[in-house]
Amino acid sequence: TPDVFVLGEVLVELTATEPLDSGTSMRLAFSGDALNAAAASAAAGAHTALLARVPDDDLGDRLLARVNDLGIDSSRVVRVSGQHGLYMQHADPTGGREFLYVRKGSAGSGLSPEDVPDKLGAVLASGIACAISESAAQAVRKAAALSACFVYDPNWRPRLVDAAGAAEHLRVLAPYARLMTPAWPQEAQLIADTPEAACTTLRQLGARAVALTRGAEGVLLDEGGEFSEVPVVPAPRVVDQTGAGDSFAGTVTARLALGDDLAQAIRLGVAAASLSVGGLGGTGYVATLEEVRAHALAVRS
Ligand code: KDG
Repeated sequence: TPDVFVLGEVLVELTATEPLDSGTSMRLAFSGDALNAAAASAAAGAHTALLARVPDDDLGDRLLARVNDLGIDSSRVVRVSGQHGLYMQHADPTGGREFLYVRKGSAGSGLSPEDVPDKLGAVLASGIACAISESAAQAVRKAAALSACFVYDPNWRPRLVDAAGAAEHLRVLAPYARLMTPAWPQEAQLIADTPEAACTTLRQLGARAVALTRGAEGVLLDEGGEFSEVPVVPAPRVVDQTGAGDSFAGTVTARLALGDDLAQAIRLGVAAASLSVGGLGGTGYVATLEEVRAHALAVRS
C-alpha cells in the first residue's frame, strides 16, 4: 500500500505574468491542490498515490504523464469521459493574483466513494475536494474514516463554497483528523475568533492536532492542548505563491506517514513551502527532500 493517498481534482493550469485578457500569453501546466500536494509528498520521500478522475482524452494522457513525472503513483486514477477542469491565473510575486475557473461539471468533480480503496495509508484531502461535488465530499469522508492518519487542509475557496459550508466541512471531518491545517485568519475564523480558540474548538470536535498557518507569523501548533510555534523560513526566491500551502500540507503528511514527529514534519513543511514559491505555477518548483532539509536547517542555526 502507498504511504500517502491524496484525493482531489487535477486541473489544467494556464498561467500568465500579465493581466488576463484577450491576447495574453499563457503557459500550460497541470495543477490543482491535490496535484501540488501529491508532488510535495512524493518529493518528501513517501510513496504517494493520487485518487482522482481524469478525462479519457489526449490532454488527460499529457496530464497523467506529468503526474508520473512528478513521482506520483497514478495506478488508482480513474479515466472517465468528460471535460477537464481548468483554471487561469495571473501570477504576481507580491501575492496579488487573479484566478479564473472553468471547471463546473468537470470529469474530475465526479470523484466518488467508489474510487476510494478500502485499504489506505495516510490520507490528505482539502476543502476544495469537499466543495467540488457532493460525491467528492463523500469520497473524502470515506477516506477520512478509513485512514489512521487523516490530514485535512481547509483550502477555502469562497467561489466554490460559502462560509457556512466550509465551516461544516471542518466540523464533519474534525473527528477523523490526525491533523488540520487551517490558515489564520480566513479559515480558522470560520469557527472561532482567536487562533488559540480555533485550535481548541477543532480539537474538542475530535482533531488530534491543529497546525494553524499564520503567514509571516509562522505556524501555531496545538498537539493535544500543548501549544508551540514554528517560525517561517524566508523564501530565497519569490516568483508565484500558488501551491505554497499545498506544498506544506503534502510535505507534512508525507513526513508524518514516514514516522517523523509532528513538530519536525511541520518544520520540513514550512521549508518546502518556502522553496515552492520559487517557480511559476502550482508545481513550478518542487524541492527535493535534501533541499528541504538543508533549507530548514539553514534557518534554525
Ligand atoms: O492551492 C492552489 C490551487 O488553488 C490551485 O492549484 C487551483 O486547485 C485549485 C483550486 O481549486 O483553487
